[in-house]
Amino acid sequence: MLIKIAHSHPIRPSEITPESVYHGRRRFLLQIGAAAASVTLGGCEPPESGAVANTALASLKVTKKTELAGGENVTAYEDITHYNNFYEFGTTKEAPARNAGRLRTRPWSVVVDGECEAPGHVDLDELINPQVLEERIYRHRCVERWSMVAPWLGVPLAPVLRRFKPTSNAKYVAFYTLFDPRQMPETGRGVLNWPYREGLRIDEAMHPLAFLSVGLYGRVLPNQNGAPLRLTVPWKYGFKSIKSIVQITFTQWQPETSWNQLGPQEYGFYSNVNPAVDHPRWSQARERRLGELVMRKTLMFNGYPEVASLYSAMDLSTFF
Ligand SMILES: Nc1nc2c(c(=O)[nH]1)N[C@H]1C(S)=C(S)[C@@H](COP(=O)(O)O)O[C@H]1N2
Ligand SMILES: [Mo]
Repeated sequence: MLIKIAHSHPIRPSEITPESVYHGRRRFLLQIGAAAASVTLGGCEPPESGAVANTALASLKVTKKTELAGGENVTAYEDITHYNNFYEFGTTKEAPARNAGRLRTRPWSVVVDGECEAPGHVDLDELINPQVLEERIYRHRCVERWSMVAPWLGVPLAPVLRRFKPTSNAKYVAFYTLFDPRQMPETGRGVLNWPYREGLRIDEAMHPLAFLSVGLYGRVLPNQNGAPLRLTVPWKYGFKSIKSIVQITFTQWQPETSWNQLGPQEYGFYSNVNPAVDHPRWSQARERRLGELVMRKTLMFNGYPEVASLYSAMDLSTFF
């Protein structure tokens, strides 16, 4: 994410340059080699670039694997876990990997409340159960124009939500990240309105592509990627995929969302990936896949046209 309050914020437009210093030429050459060696990558096997998932994290078994990124190469584990946005742990892309280690992810509780007949808690162990856990390879497109393909482990969001029996008043779902300044040093600064909050319309939340991730590359989620559970909404810009969720609330009215509160003219509530609707400060027509140098064209709905029917009656440049 990028915000434009220059006096209070360290992020500069230079950070969105496509050839970030993070990807040196040597690394680029290594990955070209890896791509050539593994053209058809089916499961969650890491690319043959030496990018092995952190073996200190528990491995997870899944019942089902679904490739939903058009057969594109999965991004290296190293990139997915060392180029992050998680502002509670710092505003640079490197800070979350460095600082999120102090987040305690167990015990963890996710409260579910609001417009529902059966408020309660999400049981993490129930989700991590191999009987229900799936792997899904999804594209991820950040509003700042970097993107990746990641093998998430998790469960579809809809059946989890249905368990709490949302009422007919539940038109939206609000999500909240943990807010704990002792574990999250950067929340002491007023960069965003903490806790980080996000929301979906109920039909978006119930769409079969909306996913709750608890793992990555066959193992539990690294903290910097949103452990112990985060949303994964692949047709929307990355900031909708809220991390380290502690509360889910069914609401009648459209909930406030952190980035929209900060810059309503830049970050809409819907935030569907759309190459035809520019951000006020840059074009959204292209993106840079982590590990690649040449920018590629951004796809409408990030390449998930099956969600288009959710928005058929809407002008997507007004409801951006
Ligand atoms: N709580 C919280 N969730 C968050 C963010 C954040 O700063 N805090 N950043 C968002 C943004 S802008 C992006 S692009 C994705 C990045 O997810 P990744 O680091 O797993 O790639 O997380 C999203 N979820
Ligand atoms: Mo993002």
